[in-house]
Amino acid sequence: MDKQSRLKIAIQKSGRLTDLSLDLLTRCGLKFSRGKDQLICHGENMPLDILLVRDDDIPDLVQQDVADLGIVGLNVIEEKRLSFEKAGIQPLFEQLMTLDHGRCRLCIAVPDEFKYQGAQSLQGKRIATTYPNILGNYLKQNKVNAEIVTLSGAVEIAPRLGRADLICDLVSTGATLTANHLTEVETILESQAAIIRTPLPVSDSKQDWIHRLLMRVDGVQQVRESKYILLHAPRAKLEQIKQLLPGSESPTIIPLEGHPDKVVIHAVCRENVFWETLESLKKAGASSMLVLPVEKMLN
Ligand code: PRT
Ligand code: ZN
Repeated sequence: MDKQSRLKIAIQKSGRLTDLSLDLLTRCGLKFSRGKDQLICHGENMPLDILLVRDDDIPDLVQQDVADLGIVGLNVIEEKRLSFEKAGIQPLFEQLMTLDHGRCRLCIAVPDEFKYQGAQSLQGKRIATTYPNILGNYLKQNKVNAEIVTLSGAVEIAPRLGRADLICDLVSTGATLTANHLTEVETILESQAAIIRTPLPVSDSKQDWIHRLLMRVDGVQQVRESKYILLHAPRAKLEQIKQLLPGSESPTIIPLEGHPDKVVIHAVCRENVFWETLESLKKAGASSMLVLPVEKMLN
């Protein structure tokens, strides 16, 4: 297969999204070998190559048609989209699918002693951030005039250094804010990782692989929490037991040979099945319960 027809997906080289993105591609069936400091990994069993880059460069690589797809946080996508818009450039990347990893939120956080009483408290203040466009938009929407101090990192120490009055930064557990005596007061963007692609048409073979990859990603995400459950149930209690199965739409009901009053239920539960659920099922009359992990799912 010629080089042009291989799909290229850009992911973060080294950071919070790296292992999660590589794990996702592996679960989608991709085999590749990864050497140290390698910038490109060639898929061995699919016409798909992985480009390992800084996360901030991913939308640009898709924009420039160097990569067909990218896995990157919504925070980076939104910041780039706004900066392109500001420069009068049409963004050539669009979000295809959100992923269930990389969750965080972009927040306004103030020093513990700061008396925050809504967005107007930001008036005239200096706010340190690595997201000047998203923050700028937020301030504009709230009719606040404030100075945006754009930093490339270590935003949380800016107030202590006297470089800013407060910050706008990503938060996941909140531990970094607490350690720096800062309090979260507003969430301005909820983020998680997402797959992006160019809106421009690609070759049929690439389009076909994009479609297949997305179906597999969807399958991988669905099975993460899913369990396959098998149990025996008294016919008379069928409705009550069906209600107790977490996140299962249409279980398969099969007669149990030699027991006219009982049935076998097979169900895929879209949520984890906890001991408490099994105990409730048992109380309702279920027996011989088996809970199995789901390996793959394709709808
Ligand atoms: O080198 P490169 O530019 O590729 O990496 P990076 O340093 O810019 O990014 P990285 O690896 O820190 O994060 C990559 C992506 O992970 C981000 O763009 C987000 O989409 C997502 N993500 C999820 C996070 C966090 N959670 C997160 N907590 N990104 C950063 N943080 C930082 C935050 O900036 C703060 O410094 O973690 C600290 C706060 O964490 P808590 O848990 O103490 O609240
Ligand atoms: Zn980055």
